[in-house]
Amino acid sequence: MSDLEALREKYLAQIRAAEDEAAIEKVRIAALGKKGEISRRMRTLGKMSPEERRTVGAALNALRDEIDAAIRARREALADAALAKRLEEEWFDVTLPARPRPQGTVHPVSQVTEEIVAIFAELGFSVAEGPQIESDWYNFDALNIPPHHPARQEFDTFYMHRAEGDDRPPHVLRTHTSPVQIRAMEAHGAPIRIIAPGRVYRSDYDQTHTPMFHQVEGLAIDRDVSMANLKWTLEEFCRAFFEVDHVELRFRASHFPFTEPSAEVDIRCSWQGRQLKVGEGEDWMEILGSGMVHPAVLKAGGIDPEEWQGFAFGLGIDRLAMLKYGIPDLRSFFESDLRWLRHYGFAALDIPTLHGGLGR
Ligand code: 2U9
Repeated sequence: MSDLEALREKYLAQIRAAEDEAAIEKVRIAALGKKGEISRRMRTLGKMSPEERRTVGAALNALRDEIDAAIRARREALADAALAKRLEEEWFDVTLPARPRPQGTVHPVSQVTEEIVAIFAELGFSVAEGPQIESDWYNFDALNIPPHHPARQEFDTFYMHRAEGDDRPPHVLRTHTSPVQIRAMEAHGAPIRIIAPGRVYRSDYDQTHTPMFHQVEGLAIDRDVSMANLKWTLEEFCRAFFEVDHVELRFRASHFPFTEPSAEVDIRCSWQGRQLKVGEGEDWMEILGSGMVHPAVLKAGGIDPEEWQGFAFGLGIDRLAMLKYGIPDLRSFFESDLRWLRHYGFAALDIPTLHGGLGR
């Protein structure tokens, strides 16, 4: 085997054996690089006779071109193999069925709660929460309802069990979310602006009452707060909640132990069959209760009534959901009937915002 033939065999074998780009590059430098074996041979041509130079020069040129072509071909083959491997690994079956739509829906009570939270957040109210099992002090005494006050009977309270011989007053299932506001007053003091949404319990069951239902109460305490602020806040709330430009509210004098003065609030409306229209018409419908926080209640929450005043209000979320979304029977809310939930429920990703439209 001639000398050049041996070189050829050596480099072609190395090229065939190269498994990646780095190995190929190593072969290229060894053979064709500036200090490579072929290049070095080229530089010896000058010392040869013209005759010899012609034959050896032609043979060296041919060998250089052959090795160069073999390197390019091997590079291409390696790239093709790498691509084929990726395609093999990264395939997916485009004939698979699409992901099924989520089966669950958002309960109207959750939807309306989120709507209310979004509206009051815009007005600067934050959300406060508290326990559903309360001491009778937080549920009653602190709210200006002492032990033998007739209002205690009106609440149809569920009492928790006490051990035989334990004479302390029993805990209760909270009959309203008001204890949450007492706890918030104790924890944060004044000024304060909160709403307290949540479950409440009363022993009552008919077409318009369930033993568990949902309330939102609001509380705003500052140095200079009046019924005028209360009225504006409730009007803004109603406009946003019922998604109308104009609402008219009517305040009727009322009485609650925890507010003085107290007012029940009616909204101007009309009915078209079961569908409610708010802001126009000849009817009035009661939608919430409200008033200025009683000084005794401020004191119970650790706030000085000589320095601070506040307004408060309360409304039933379930009833508001029935009114806004035309749902006829309150009891159906808590029966977990899948057909009902699919009909009255909301899409899971439709989170209510004021700018995006609250409902659907
Ligand atoms: C504190 C001080 C005052 C909350 C209030 C009402 C009036 C009211 C009802 C509406 C429908 C209950 O769900 S409902 O039956 N609520 O009429 N709630 S003022 O007053 C408070 C609360 C907490 C510390």
